[in-house]
Formats: sequence, structure tokens, C-alpha cells
Amino acid sequence: MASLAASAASASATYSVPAEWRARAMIKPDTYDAFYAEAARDPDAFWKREAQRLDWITPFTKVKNTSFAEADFGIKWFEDGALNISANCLDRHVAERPDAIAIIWEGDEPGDSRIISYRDLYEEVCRLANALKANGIRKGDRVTIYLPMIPEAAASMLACARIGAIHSVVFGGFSPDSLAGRITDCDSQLVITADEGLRGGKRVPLKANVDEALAHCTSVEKVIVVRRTGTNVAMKAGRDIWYHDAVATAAPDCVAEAMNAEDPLFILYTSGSTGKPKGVLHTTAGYLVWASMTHQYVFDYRPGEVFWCAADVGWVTGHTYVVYGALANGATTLMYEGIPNYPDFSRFWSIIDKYQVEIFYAAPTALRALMREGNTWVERTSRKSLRLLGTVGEPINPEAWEWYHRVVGEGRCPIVDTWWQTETGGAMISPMPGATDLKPGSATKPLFGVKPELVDAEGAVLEGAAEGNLVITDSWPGQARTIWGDHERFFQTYFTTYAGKYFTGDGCRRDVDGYYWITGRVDDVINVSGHRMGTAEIESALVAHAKVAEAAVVGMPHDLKGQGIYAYVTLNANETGDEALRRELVQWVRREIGPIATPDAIQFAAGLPKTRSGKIMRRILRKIAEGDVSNLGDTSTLADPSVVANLVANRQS
Ligand code: 6R9
Repeated sequence: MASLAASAASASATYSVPAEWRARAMIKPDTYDAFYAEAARDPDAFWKREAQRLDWITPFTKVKNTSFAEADFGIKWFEDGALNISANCLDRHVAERPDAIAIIWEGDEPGDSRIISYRDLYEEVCRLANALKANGIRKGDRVTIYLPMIPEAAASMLACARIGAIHSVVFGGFSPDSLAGRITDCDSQLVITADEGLRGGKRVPLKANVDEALAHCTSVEKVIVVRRTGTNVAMKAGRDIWYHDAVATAAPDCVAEAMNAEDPLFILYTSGSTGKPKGVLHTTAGYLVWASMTHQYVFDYRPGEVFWCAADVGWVTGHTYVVYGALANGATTLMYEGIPNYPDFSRFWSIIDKYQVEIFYAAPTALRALMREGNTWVERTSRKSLRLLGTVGEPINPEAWEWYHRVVGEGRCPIVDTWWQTETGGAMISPMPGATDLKPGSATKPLFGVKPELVDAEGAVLEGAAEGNLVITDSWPGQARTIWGDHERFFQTYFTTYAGKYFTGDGCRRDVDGYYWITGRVDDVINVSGHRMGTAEIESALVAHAKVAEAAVVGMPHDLKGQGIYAYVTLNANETGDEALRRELVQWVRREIGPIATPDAIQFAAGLPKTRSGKIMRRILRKIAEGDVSNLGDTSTLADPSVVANLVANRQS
């Protein structure tokens, strides 16, 4: 098991592929090597074969047509083929196994559950697709989905895909303002929401939030409302329709639109280092090939197994692994409405026992929170059904990894630590359980077709064991194609820092075995509980407050969240920074963006460290927030070096 050499070198063990996995897995060590080599050497042949996993309406003749260079920049895969994603996720499984379970839904309250077969889901999706059409939605139109984790969320995504409408799912934790911004940016004509959401016994006023958002939006004509809790909500005549009424009269069959491989599938807003959130756009064929392939190989998935990805569909992980990858592969996908600690800290593990979950995939932040509560919450459950565990969203610290492995998985289940991003569509660097020896804290090795490289700040390529910035040098099918409405920003953001390469925004170390260790964001993005937040967004929310003159936000280490939000705030003249104002600003940010952006610390500052040209030196602010004040580096270029001592003296802990 643990290799002594590795332990001595990096204080981390190596877990070799268990014999039973080596025997049963689809991808074994030699298959990994052969597939990786073929995808690098002859991508057309490799992807032509992988694309056969989908049903095509019109077969493609061209495979890869991509360039990251400015002169001929463009990303196209399978460009003359046509297919429909909902037909791939539903119709072909209904034809073969109509009674197989597509979705197991577990509600917030234990005992509240629904089991949905592929036939049921097909009919629901067709009815809703017909209802969308009856409400004026056509191919290419945008539909915003603002729903809790209920089966209607998956049905809404698939109904859009069926008729070629582009969906934009907005996480239910976002505020009315954030929702309004995302609706307006893509000019959605229709919103699908629910009366309320339910999370950990608390109600989330989704419909009221939509009403507030729509006061600032002009594009939306219709709102479809799922009745979830049954609370009384205002229904605006001529605009708002109940979901159950809309589907009741609709036919349970709907022809799946033939979509070109490069037609848009969805927009998903994500935070960047500057400006407002970007509408990352994914297209049809390449995305689904990537979602399906990675779901199958990374999780070694076989039809019949119960797969549980604990992410919300409001994030890319929910898109790719709760919905598209899982359903494309005919999986039984588990959707859980609630939170890990309700009604108690055993909930995840009880759900695993209740449905005999075989594969469980979650964020390290949830695992750290549960680990803190002690082992008895885990040990009172059986978990015998589990055979594979996964993580996503942020680096996992080796202690949490070891706990997950030893206590949750009883040493029996490999852990796939999957590194990827909204922009990559699916997993990029990850172990495969039958092929990869594991090192706790490392996402290990690139998947087929992924060509990672480490570069230094000047762009020089680093060879062998090294640490630098992570870039990907060639296109893969699941890659985002553009930013909605701003192709230039797409190119500028990802392909100009290191010309001709996709820049991930992450720092990374590669060890002597060629394993990749993601060290975290190197740009002004922070990762709070596995959620990406742009510091610029939080800063602009803070300065929108009447008493705030200036704000600078940085990440700080946080035991549970991975990173916490530390805000330096300069007030307008004559304002005093006291506890009451601190609380008010915290509430203000929650209301402006949503609870996920709640600042963990606010430090009132007389001045911020700026260069003579007025640029805030964040490096210094980060060090102070981390409590690492002994070596603040060179402060001589500051316009007023004395602000630093003041900041150090008033640090919040
Ligand atoms: C899928 C998802 C992307 C950022 C990414 C990185 C961090 C994701 C990780 C990881 C270390 C992993 N990240 N997975 N860091 N190990 N296994 O999370 O997408 O919300 O766009 O976030 O998350 O920093 O750049 P997204």
C-alpha cells in the first residue's frame, strides 16, 4: 500500500490500484497508456471512435477543427454532424430499458422521495418541451432555470435541449439582483422556477426572488412555476403559469430537434477575475461526448449502478454529472434536494444505505464539515454498497482524503479527485480507478486528449518535476466555445496570457511521477466551499453601499470552506467603522450577490496599499489576511508605505 519513498519525499502515501479494480475496470493501466497515446497522436481516429457512444441523426465527416492561435482562432468538433442531446439521454434508453430508473430523488425531509423511470422522464420532458413551444420558445431562444434540486430541474434542462432552446441554470442561492443580471445578459424569454425551495428545513423564496428580479428585466415574457412547498405566491396574470397546468394538457411525445454539433446547448455564468460573471457557452456534440466519456471512464460506470453526484444543478458539476453524462450513459442518477447535515450529520451516509449507492461524488468542503463531527455519524451506517468515491471543486487536503478513504470508504474504495472547470465541460485531470495509483491530494493524470503544461510567469515551459501555472495546449471536445455575447472577451480571457494556449487560472505542481497537484487559483478568483467567486464582484457589491468609498477583497485560509472572504473596506469621510456597520455590510453583500458571498472578515482600513500608479497591491493584502505579516516583501514602491503598518495593526482574526 503506502510507498515509503513517496511518504519520505512528500509526506504523502501512494495507494496502488486494488486487485479487484485492476481485474474489472474498463480502463486498466495499459489501456490508459494506449488511449492517451492514441488521442495525442491521432485525435481524429480516437474521437471518431469515442463519438460512436452517441446516436447521430446525421453522421459527421469532420472530427477536429481547432486552433488557439490568434490568426485562425476557432474551436469546432464533429462540425457537420447533427444529433439531439435529449434523445441521447432518453429515447435510446427508453427503447431498450423503459423501466430502468433514471432519477432517484431524495427530498430535503427524510421519507420524501420519488423514483422516476426512463419512460417517466421521457414523457415529462416531452410534455414540458411541448409546453415551452406553446409558450413561444423556439430553437436558439434562452430559458433561465432557477429551481431547487428537484427532478423538474433535470426535466427543464432536457426539455430545452429537446427543442434546441439554450438553457441558463442559475443556482437557487443567488439573489434577485444576481438573477436579474444573468437573465438580462442573455435576454431570456422565459424563466422556470418554483414557489419555494427547501434546504435543511429552511424555505428559499424562489418565486418572490424571480418577481423582484423581473422588475429589472425586460426580456422575460413567461414564467413557469413548479409547486414545491405549496405556499401562497403571487401569480402575475398573462405572465405566470403553473408547471403542473402547463404539462397537464401537453402531449407526452415531442420530436427531438436535429441540432448541429456546434449549436449551443447551455450558458452557465461563472466568476472571473474581472468584471461581471461570464456566460460560459457549451455546444452540443463535443460537450456530450466529453460528459459521457468522462462519466464512464472516471467512475467506471456500468448501467444499473446507482450514481450520486452531490452537486447542485446550478453548478457545472450538476450539469455534467447529475444530468448529462449520467443520463447519456443510461445511469441511475441520484438527486438530493437538501444539505449534508440535515436532519443530522449522518444524512449522506443514510441516503447511501437507503438506495444502495455505489458511486458517491462530493466536494471536499462538505467532507471536511462532516469529518469535524466525528466518526460515529458515519460508523452508525453500513455503506457496504459503496465501491468508488470522488471529489471535485477544490483541492482536497490529505487529512480529509485519508478520512474519506479510511472512514467513509473503509479502505475499500478508490477516490477519484477530479480537477476541472466550468469552461472545460467535464473532468480533465483525474485518476481512473482501475488504472491510476492514488496520492492523496493529487488529481493525478490527464484524461485522454488533455495536454497539460506548466509555464512560468513569462510563459517559459517547465519540464519534469516543477511548479507553475497550468495551461492546456490543445483543444478537447468538451471545451467551452465562447462567452455569450462577447467572443473577444473569451479569447482575451483564456488565450492571450500565454499565446496559443488555454490558461486555466490555476497554479499547479507536477511531481517526479508526472502527477499533477493543483495548488489553487493564481488570479483574483477565490474558491469558497468549492464555489468560484470573483473578488471584483464582491468589491463592487461593497462599494455600492452608500458609506463605502473603496474595497479590496482577498481570500484567506479557512478550515472548512477552503478559502474564506476577507474584505478591506475604506469608508467615506465622517463614517465610523463599528460592529453595527460590519454586520450591515455582511447583510448587504448577501443581499446583493447571495449567501455564498458572505464575507468572513471585514477590516475597516484608513487606506489601502497602492503603487504610485494607483494599483492595489493585493499580494500584501493577502499576506495580512493570512496572518503572515513577518515578511510582506518589498513595500518600497507603495505611494504611502505607512498604510501597511496600520493594516497589520488592525487585522481581523
Ligand atoms: C468543476 C468545478 C473551477 C476551479 C478550478 C480550480 C478548482 C476544481 C478541483 C479544483 C483542485 C480539484 N478545482 N476541481 N482544485 N482540485 N479536484 O469546480 O468548476 O466551479 O468552474 O471551478 O475549481 O481552482 O479552476 P468551477
